Amino acid sequence: MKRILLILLICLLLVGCYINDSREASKKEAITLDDVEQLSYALVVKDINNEYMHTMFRGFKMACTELGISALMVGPDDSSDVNQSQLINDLIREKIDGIAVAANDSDEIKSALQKAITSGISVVSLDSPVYPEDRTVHIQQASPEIIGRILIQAGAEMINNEGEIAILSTTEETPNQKSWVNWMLRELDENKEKYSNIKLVEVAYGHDNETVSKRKTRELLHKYPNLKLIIAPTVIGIRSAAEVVCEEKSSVKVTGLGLPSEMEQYINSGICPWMYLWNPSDLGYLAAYAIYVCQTGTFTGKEGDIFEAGSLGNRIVTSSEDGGTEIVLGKPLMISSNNVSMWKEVF
Ligand code: RAM
Repeated sequence: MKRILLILLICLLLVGCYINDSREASKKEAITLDDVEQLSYALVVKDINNEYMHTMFRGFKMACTELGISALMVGPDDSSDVNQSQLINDLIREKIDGIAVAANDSDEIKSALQKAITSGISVVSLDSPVYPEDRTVHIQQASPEIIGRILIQAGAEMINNEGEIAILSTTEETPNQKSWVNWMLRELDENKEKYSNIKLVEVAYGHDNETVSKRKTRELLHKYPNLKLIIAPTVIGIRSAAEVVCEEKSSVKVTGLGLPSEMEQYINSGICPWMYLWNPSDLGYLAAYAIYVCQTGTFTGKEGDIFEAGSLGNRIVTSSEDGGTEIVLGKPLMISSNNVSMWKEVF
């Protein structure tokens, strides 16, 4: 039902209509912009077909509810060619007060975000950063360096430090995956001795799309018969890879960043010995509070700024690897057969 509503939202946005979370659009009723009293904060996600994005929105909406603010989620979906720029321009027209965006392509949305900022809209990024000049601050799940390095270290351990490995990412331009893949390559490059028996045969791209990710996984298994491991820093990619490995009864191991609620069976079967993630809901929650303090307090997103983020307590702004500033949620959680049944109830 939620997905139907969100796809309906995209269609309504395209025809200039709108739904926020406090109203249900009945199929016969078209809500126009004039009907909605207060459009406040919007979460612009990478795509609405991804459970991770819905989990981020859960936290975003929870924080907005605590703050007495209405919230909505918009994002591209596979069945339409609406992109994040168009959605941000729609939100500007609708005089939204705040935007939190997880970028697919920081170049594509640059001008729309600049227009939003010029219009007085508070903009933060989360999960996948936009350029520093296009945001007040980035809400960072964990250090990209730690994520990249730990995925290689864990993967090497899973295959006893020898064999062919492949990476299944999303796209070459997606900011968060691009950073994580770069750190994976640096971990391999800066530790040649340690990984002398490991060969990275390919970085493939599944576009955070299940069909493409499954196809890419099958291609990798066919092209590299001695492949021992696939590392997928994407919840769609890791699940798709694990599903194909299971279907093909392959001995290849899979790890990366995954939702416990989607990966439990693959962790318990050993296809994915363990993986990492964080609570996407906390990212969304933090982002909503960051927008709020941008609007209501003296928060400027400068290094050293501190703000109170509801149940997540005081948070401090630090410098980010892209030359801007960020608020780091924490460290990546290791998710294995010891704790996946607990974490799957959370995200
Ligand atoms: C996918 C998206 C998201 C990323 C997770 C790990 O859901 O690419 O941006 O943070 O995977």
